[in-house]
Amino acid sequence: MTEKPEILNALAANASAVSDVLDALLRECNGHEKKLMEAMRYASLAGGKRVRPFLVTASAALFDVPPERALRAAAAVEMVHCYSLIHDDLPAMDDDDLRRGQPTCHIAYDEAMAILAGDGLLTLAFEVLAQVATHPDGGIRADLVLALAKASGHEGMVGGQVLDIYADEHDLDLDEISRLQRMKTGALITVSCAMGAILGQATYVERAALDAYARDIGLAFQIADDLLDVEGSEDEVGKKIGKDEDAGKATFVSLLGIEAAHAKAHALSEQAQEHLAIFGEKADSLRDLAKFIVNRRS
Ligand code: GRG
Repeated sequence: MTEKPEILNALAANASAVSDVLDALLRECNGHEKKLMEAMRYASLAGGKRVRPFLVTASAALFDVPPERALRAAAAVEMVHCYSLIHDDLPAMDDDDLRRGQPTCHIAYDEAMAILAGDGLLTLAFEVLAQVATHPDGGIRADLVLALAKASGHEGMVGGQVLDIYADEHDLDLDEISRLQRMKTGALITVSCAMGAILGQATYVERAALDAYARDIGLAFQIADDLLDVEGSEDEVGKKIGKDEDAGKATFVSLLGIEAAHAKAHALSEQAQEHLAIFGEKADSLRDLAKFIVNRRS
């Protein structure tokens, strides 16, 4: 039997720790609203690579942040990510019926419950960050809330989603696609590293190095996603593939071609790893993640 690469074991261990925290935070309830929590748990407890939580905990580990604090911030980012997936899959957006290899939230429940489950996860994320268990210092908690709010909202992921909808009807060039993806996918990846740095009270230089790393892997992640949409299979990826091509939508692959897209993703991954030089060996897991992101099959 071939041995699993270390990064896969590290991702799985972290995913399991984050799932335990999510499980504890998403408390089941028995009132007439109990279906809401069921839908929130359905969309966030099964599957997912948990890349963003890994970035939070691996960045926080650079500064020896206690794991229980990092895991709460990691769970908050994952809640925002899961909310975005639920809403992205709705008929009004991408209209998908498969996510993480299972029926999407609005198929398993209904549209109203899926919208509300997304809303519930989004708001709970900020509640978790604002609680004292995340960090005893109120200033640090406020910085976490501010960073995640900015990354998730109109200047970040939500704004990027609007550009994505705009791209359905307009031809965007490479710079415009890069900006769209930096907002839609990159902002949450960047803030995941930033939250580790905030918890760890990183210096300006350390923060800048992590930011540069995250910007590069964020773009590499999206290019890999575009490549999987063309080269992957539904079984591997756990969602419908080939949608961008079918819709005639501009992506890194349609604009660059498959070979150049692979080359750009790998170049970004290498550049990202170079930004981590100041952390020495302590950043090895972040380096491994940068490699994983461009080689992943799901
Ligand atoms: C609806 C507000 C709102 C935002 C939606 C992030 C997003 C914006 C939509 C997701 C659609 C999509 C396929 C984006 C491409 C990159 C991406 C975020 C993929 C999914 O993330 P992974 O691969 O998924 O980390 P897992 O399931 O592993 O967590």
